[in-house]
Parts: sequence; C-alpha cells; structure tokens
Amino acid sequence: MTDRRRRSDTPSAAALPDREVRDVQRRLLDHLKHGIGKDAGDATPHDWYMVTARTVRDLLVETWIDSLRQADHSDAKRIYYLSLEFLIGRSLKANVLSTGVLDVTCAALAVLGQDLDAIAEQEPEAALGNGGLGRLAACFIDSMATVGIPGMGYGIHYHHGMFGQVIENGEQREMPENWLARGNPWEFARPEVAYPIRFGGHTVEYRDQDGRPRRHWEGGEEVIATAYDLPIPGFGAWTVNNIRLWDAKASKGFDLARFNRGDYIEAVREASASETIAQVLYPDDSTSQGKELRFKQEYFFAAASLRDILRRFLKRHGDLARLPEKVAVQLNDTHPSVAVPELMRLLMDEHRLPWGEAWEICVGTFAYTNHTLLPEALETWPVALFERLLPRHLEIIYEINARFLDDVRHRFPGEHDLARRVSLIAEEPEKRVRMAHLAFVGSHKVNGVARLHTDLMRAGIFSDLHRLFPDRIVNRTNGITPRRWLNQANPGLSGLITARIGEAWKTDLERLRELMPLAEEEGFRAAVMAEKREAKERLSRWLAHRISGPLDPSSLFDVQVKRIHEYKRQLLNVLHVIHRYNRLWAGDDVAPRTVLIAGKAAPGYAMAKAIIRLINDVADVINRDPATRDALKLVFVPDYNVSVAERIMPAADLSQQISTAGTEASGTGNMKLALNGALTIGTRDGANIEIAEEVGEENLFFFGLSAGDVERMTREGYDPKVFVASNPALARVLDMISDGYFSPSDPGRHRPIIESLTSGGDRYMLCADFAAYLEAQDKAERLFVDDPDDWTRRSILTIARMGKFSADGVVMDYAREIWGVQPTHPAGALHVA
Ligand code: 26V
Repeated sequence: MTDRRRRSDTPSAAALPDREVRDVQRRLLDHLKHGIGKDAGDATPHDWYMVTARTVRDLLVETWIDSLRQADHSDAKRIYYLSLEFLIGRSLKANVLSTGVLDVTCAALAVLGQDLDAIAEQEPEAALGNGGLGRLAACFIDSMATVGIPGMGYGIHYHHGMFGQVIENGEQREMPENWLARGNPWEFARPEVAYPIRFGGHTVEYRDQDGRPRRHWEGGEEVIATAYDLPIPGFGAWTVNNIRLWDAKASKGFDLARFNRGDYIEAVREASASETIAQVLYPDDSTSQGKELRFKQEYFFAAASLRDILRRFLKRHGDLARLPEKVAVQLNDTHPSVAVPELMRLLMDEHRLPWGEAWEICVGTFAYTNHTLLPEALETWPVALFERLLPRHLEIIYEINARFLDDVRHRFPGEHDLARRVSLIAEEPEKRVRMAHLAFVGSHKVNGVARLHTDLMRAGIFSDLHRLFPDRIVNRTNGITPRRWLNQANPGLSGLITARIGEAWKTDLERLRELMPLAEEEGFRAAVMAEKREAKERLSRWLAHRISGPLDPSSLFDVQVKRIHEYKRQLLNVLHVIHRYNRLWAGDDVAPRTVLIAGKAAPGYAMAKAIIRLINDVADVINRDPATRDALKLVFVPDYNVSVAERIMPAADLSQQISTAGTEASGTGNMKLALNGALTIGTRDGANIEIAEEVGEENLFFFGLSAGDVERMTREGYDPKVFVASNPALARVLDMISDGYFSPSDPGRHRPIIESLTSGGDRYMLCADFAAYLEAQDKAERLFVDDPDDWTRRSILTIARMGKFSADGVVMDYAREIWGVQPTHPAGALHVA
C-alpha cells in the first residue's frame, strides 16, 4: 500500500505480496476499531462498507492533497463546473478501480470473510441529480481528473437527493430519500469555509472617496454557505479533483435577545427555515415551476461558489482583470446563471471596478451549456421575485439589458421588433427575467450538446442572439466516462476486451478500434455473445425478487431506460408492445422478446405518471396471458438510478432511442448502451445521428420523421387522425387501451392518454411515426433471430467505434476551445511522475 498509484484492476490474488494484503487488512480493522468502535465479530455489513470506504479514501487523500497543492503552485488556469446537479451514484467500486486496489482490497476483505461486491451494495446512491444533465456533470468531473485538468465541481449538499420510486398497484409512489442518514464516509466537512449569503434587503446609493456614485446592497437576512468536499480520483489516481457542495446554515442559530425574551422555540424555528435551502433536490426536469425555494438554491450556490473562486484567485493574483486568463466558469444550463449579475456585483460594488472592465471580465470568464430546447423547461423568473430577494441583481440585469439593447438598436436600426425578442426581460404576461438570454450575453461561448441540437439552437430559440454574436454558439457533443459505463458496469466484457487489446482503451477510448478485425473472428464473436448472455442472466437473477417470474435470457432484451417524458415517447414503445401482443394472438411468428422500461416521472407530471400506470397495466395483462407469455414479456423496472443503470446497460440487446426528432438535445443513455454492445433502434435525433455516423448507419435501425419533417408538418398542420384512419393496427391498439382492455376494473382509466394522441393533437407525433417504427422493429428482430452471429458482429463493430463519445475527449475539447487550457496528462499518455 505504499504505492498509492493504481496498478491493476483485475483480481489476481496469487500475485499479491502478503504484506500488502495484511496492510489493507490492518487499515480496515483500524477503522473498524477506532472509527466505529467495534471488532470484526460485531461488525454489520454497513460497518464493513464504512470501513472499506474510509480505507480507500485514505489512499485518495495523499494524491488529492498533492493535486490541490500542485494546482495551487502551478498557477495553471482553474476550471469550475457550476451545476445544481451531480448524479454521482455509488463511489466505492469506482474509487477502488481508479486507485488500482481492487485485487488487494478483495483479498484483504476475503481474509476477513467479506465480499467487496456485497459490501458495495450497502452504499446509498449519491442521487444529486435528475437525469442526463446531472449525470453528465459527474462524468465530466471523472474525465477532468483522468486527463489531468485542474477542475472543480460546485453544487449543493442536498440532504435529500432524487426520490425513491416504488410501484404500488401499477402507480408510481415517491419515497423520501435520505442518503446522508448514516453519514457519508467520502466527504470532508469544511466548517471553516463559510460565506454569508444575503437575501432581501435594499440597495443604497453613496459616493466613494473619489466622489463617484456607487451602489451597495444591505439589510435582509443572511444564510451561511458552508462547504463539503468530495474527492474524485481520475483513473490511475494521478489527479484527484474535488466536488465542493454547499450546505446552508442559519446565520443566527441562537438569537440571544430572543432567547432572553423566552422565545426560544421561535428562534430555533427561524434558524431551521433558512437551512431548508439545501434540504432537497427539485425532482422536476420538465417544467420550470418558478418556486421561490428553487430560486434561492440557485443564487445561494452560485454566490457561494463565486466567493470561493475569487478568494482563491486573489490569494495569488492581485489584478482582477486577469480573471479570465486564470479562471473559467462553466454554467451547466441556466440554473447557475444568476452568477453573471453576482460577479458583476462583486467586481463593481465590492472591488470598485468600473462597468466596462467588470463586464469584460464576466464575459471572458463564463461559458454556458444549453441542455434543452423545450420551451416549458426554459427558466424565467418573475422580476417581482428578483426585486424582493435580489434587488441589486435586478438593477444590474436592467443595466446589462439597457446597454445590450442600445447596442442592438444601434447595429440594426430598422428592426424594431428585434430588441423585444432578444431582451433579457420578457414583458408578457408578466415581467420576467429570461435566464437563457442572461447566460448567453454574459458568456463568451454557448454550447449545445449534440450537432443537431446546436444547429437547432442557431436556427430556433437563439437565432436572433446568434445573428448578434455569430461566433458564440459552438457544439460540444456529450460523452460518458468509459470507466463507470464499461470497465465497472461490465467487468466480463471489459476483461474480454482487455485480454485482446490491452487496457489502454480505458483512458483512450479510440483504441477500441483495434476490436474491428476481431469482429470477423468467430471465436471472439462467440465469447462476446456468451458475455451478453451472462449479463442477461445476471440481470434476470437480480430482477427475480423484484418482479414476478423469471426472464428468458435467450429472448431479445429490448431496453428503454430514461426519465419518463412525453417527448421521449415511452408510449410509442408500449403501443408497439400491444401490437406484438395482437400479432401473437393472431398466430404470427414473432420472436421471443423481453421489453424492459425504467424511469421516474416528476411527481407533478400527471401524463408521465399516467404512462407508468399504463405500462404496468399492460405488463399485468400480457405477462399473465398463457397464450403469449413465453414470447413476450413487458417489465417496468422500479427505481431507476445510476446503480440500476449499471446493471441494465450490459444486458441490453436493443437500445430504444425513439424521441420525436428535434426534441432530445443529445441523450447519453444511447451512448452507454451502444458502448455495451446494444444495437440502436431510434430516430434521427440528438446524438443518435452522430452515433450512426460513427458506427455506420447499416449497424443501427433508424426510422421515422426527421427534425425537418417534424418542423414542416407542424407548420403545415399535423392531424394524427389521418394516420390512425389509415392504419388499422394502430387504430386497434388505441381502441384496446381506451376501451379498458388493460384496465378492466376501471375501463376509462387510460382514456386521457389516448385523447392526448387524438383530439389532443399528438404533440410528439407518435401516430405519424408508428408505422415506420414497427417496420424498424421487425427489421431488428429478423436480424437478431435469423443471423445472431451477424448481430454480434455488428455489436462488436458498434463497441469498437464509440471512441468519439468518451467524456475524456469531450472535456479536452472544452478545455482547448472554451476554457483555453491544455490538459497536463493527455488521456492515454499517463506517465510516471
Ligand atoms: C430543467 C429544469 C427546469 C427547471 C426546474 C428544474 C429543472 C431541472 C433540470 C432541468 C434540466 C433539463 C435538461 C436536461 O436534463 N437535459 C438533458 O441533458 C442531457 C445532457 O446534456 C442530454 O443528454 C439530454 O438529451 C437532455 O434532455
């Protein structure tokens, strides 16, 4: 254990020096005795988890301190990733693999009669995110550490992460989540890092020593932001980065005056009210509901992070004009975009910079990533809310807007409507601040997350801003970390790959191309096929006590896992399942298939919840039907989260990516499934298009309308009834649902879903895509059944060509072109320091 760099991650106990195993064993028992106060005889499984985590954390700490010190001394540009969400999942396996101590840890635990996999199951998920956006942030921090970018994530130390989902009578019920209940062994509390954050109050004007008018924000109430640090090791543990999460503490936990008046309870109640800020993650990623507490979360974490960033900068540098040269701040969606007026306030009101200089520093420092074009998800906040809680920021936003619109009118004198359209303030129906516009004008680069998405940004919601700032919008297609999503999630396949091409792919995913010739090798195909079978069996075993009845591992595993949203079209998937059920009844020859669907619905999103209910009702009928159940099974996997995803990805044959073209910004589950060898059935949407370019269009199953078609049909007037009338199979499926075939005790239950497709106008054009979807499904199935060997060949080619979607390459592109830094350890070129 003296060498804290990683060695190997394939267990080979035989090669381990006894001394190392004994050393880890001693550390485990030390933590058990001194940290928990028990001996091995009394330790519970959770105790073993805590001591294993602490032992691994000890290994990280030295490199972590080195990394922090090195960044401090090297004067390298610092990258800060501001995100209200970090969907980290579990850390034990990931950290063991990154530090290269898998074998020695397993061996030491084995001596103590313990099993690492079982222990790892004790860890609660760090589910500090909703879905794609939060998981992307976690993948980026892993990749930044792996490629050696001195980066730091800033977020909120939520006491309650994403809710747990249980299915009761087919319906979603939300269970409170309490990941911190038994302590978080990975984190370091930093009570000494504390910043007062103000809300409310008023602004005053005064004259400074030079007689210049200045403004000042005072009064209101203060909440203290205090830090928790989570070390994130890169693979090889050459660099360990940090996620700093802010917790909220009352500024006057104990109001003495009040106490003396005998108002103790009231004083404590007020204190805990201000601490609600960090209580809970908002579980809605579909609509911006404009909740005050959410607004407070956004300012609270943006302000604390900037205070921390400036403090660190000012320790080394006196001249704030150099901020953009030494600091890059990436805004993960608009959620942190109040950071723009906050930095302006700090620079002008606290550091006395004039407007022009402050603005130049701001724009040079910030960059903004857009993750959605859906209008209902775009954030706007009432001007009245700003006025009440952040009065100084509102003044600054008005000033940014006035100067910006002056410039617009000056450059485009004839275009009277342009200023209204690009204004940071929407006037109707009530005055609101447009957070996307604020982030856009306050940043030097704005990026979309897949090429199509970026093109649509330029042509759609940001078209006017794009005209004004033609170089500002750039594309950075998303990526995923191959460590968690292949190496850790799929050790069987990873081992197979490593045995043939070595392990360089883990930090240089393009190296998977070396698998291409192996796709033509019968023995390799057979081995990959056997691995897939093994993964399907493993998933079935795990699911066995969660759902009724075993799965058939020789059937086609058809997987759609993601948040439940109308635009993602889980409903289209269900319509297809019912259609297959009808075909089975009609005696058609259809191949055995297991359709797996998983995902959470926002608690207030009625239609998404109705879709979950429908999936479960349909599953109930068809899984029970003796005439069909051997050939078709529909399974809703409850409580989808990062760990469940790690179980599902390796077991998928077919990956469903079927959003209405133009609606899914990128998708990243599409990448995880393809990297594990699933073939994709999907629309020409988001990153699917670029996945097809890489793996070859002949190796996936595209169908349906393009984004251009959708746009044109919307413009010309889309009528779903035309498609229903001309497609008896579709009409039949819709009738069955609306007549209560799947809800005999409550026949009208699912009618509103069907109405959304017919009289409701079918906003996401399921009816238009239905026929093409069936055709693509048939094509996939024929290949799977008629030529499994060719299926596997395509699956291997898919894996081999996924290198572009490594988050390592993606963060290096951000580094070079948005942040202006050069990584210190380019992936694949790790060397002994
Ligand atoms: C939006 C909102 C709206 C206001 C209330 C709270 C809240 C919380 C989260 C969000 C984020 C929605 C955007 C999002 O998650 N987009 C997804 O980002 C992925 C990573 O870029 C991308 O792969 C998915 O296609 C995209 O839907």
